[in-house]
Amino acid sequence: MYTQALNSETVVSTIDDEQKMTAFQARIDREEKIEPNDWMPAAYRKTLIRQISQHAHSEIVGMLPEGNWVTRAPSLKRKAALLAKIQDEGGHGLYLYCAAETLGVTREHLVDQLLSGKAKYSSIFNYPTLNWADVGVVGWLVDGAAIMNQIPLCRCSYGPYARAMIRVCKEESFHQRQGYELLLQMMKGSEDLKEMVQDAVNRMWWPSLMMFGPSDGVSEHSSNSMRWKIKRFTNDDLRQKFVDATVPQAKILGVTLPDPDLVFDEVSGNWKYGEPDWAEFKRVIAGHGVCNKQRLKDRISAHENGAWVREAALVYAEKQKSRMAQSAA
Ligand code: BYC
Repeated sequence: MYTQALNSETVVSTIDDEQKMTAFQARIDREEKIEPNDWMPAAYRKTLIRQISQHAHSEIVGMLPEGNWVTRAPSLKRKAALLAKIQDEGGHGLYLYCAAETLGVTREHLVDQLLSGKAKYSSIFNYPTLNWADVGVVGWLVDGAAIMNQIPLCRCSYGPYARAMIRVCKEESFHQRQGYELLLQMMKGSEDLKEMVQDAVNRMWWPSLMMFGPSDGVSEHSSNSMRWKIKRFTNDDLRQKFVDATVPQAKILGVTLPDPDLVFDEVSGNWKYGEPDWAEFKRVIAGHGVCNKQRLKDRISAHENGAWVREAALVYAEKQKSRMAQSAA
């Protein structure tokens, strides 16, 4: 009897779950936004926490390679623009951590995952910024790739993520243009400056293509994320869009892209490109890129040095609370 009772409960809950799943997918298919208090499958919640938190980590780790150049910017104008851009990235991290928190995970847990090396962040930030042209190339290629990936995320099925991405994309667009304009100026300069730009492009091109993730055949999360309309395009589709948009920009700039296989395909109307070095990609996301250790070390020290700010904010909030309670009494 006991077994029968258990079985019938299990059957009821399975049917119940199946009905909820069907209704959930129907809402997604009708392009309704899913909001924090709505029912959602555990796997949808999990993949969103994973993607949004990795995205948030990428924003704040992404402040580091450019932060390297603030004190060495060649003019006050460049320094002001670079500072504003880096501050924007910090803001993007905040919006995204807030969006992740609406899924029932704490900020402390997410930060702990980053600082303990358990969480991933974008592979691109494990490459060094060796000269001033890297600042321009990060804006042009890295923010350019980010925009290509993030514009469709403004239509993500999860409301808080989609809404956060609208502002992020507007700011990324300024970042991309400041980078490209910086490079255009450098390309009007001496041969040394032009070589510096070409060198930065040579080093950053392939890592920028890797930002879109592994190719579709091996992207483990893509099919669920596409079905749930978290992702609107596959990794390879976005990579192709990025290559198509960037090749003409490289021509205007006067640089070459370091890919001997790059050729325009009249039939598809796309630029065919060579195969990224996926072994390198795997090494970098496994923690063995040139800068992985340095980036984590810098994030840990920023977190430790910022402890007093968090403590002061908590004491201030307590004070405000007791003042409000006193005035209400
Ligand atoms: N780097 O099944 P897949 C910025 C991981 S910041 C590291 O295709 P998914 C900026 C992936 O997480 C830009 N890891 O996954 C900031 C998964 O591992 P787990 C950051 C990567 O999620 C400052 C595994 O590989 N943008 O713009 O469907 C200054 C299998 O991949 C990478 C975002 O985060 C990578 N490149 O697709 C300047 C955008 N690629 O979790 C600029 C939001 C893949 O199973 N994220 N992995 O351990 C996304 O759109 C998607 O998460 C991805 C990957 C396209 C990145």
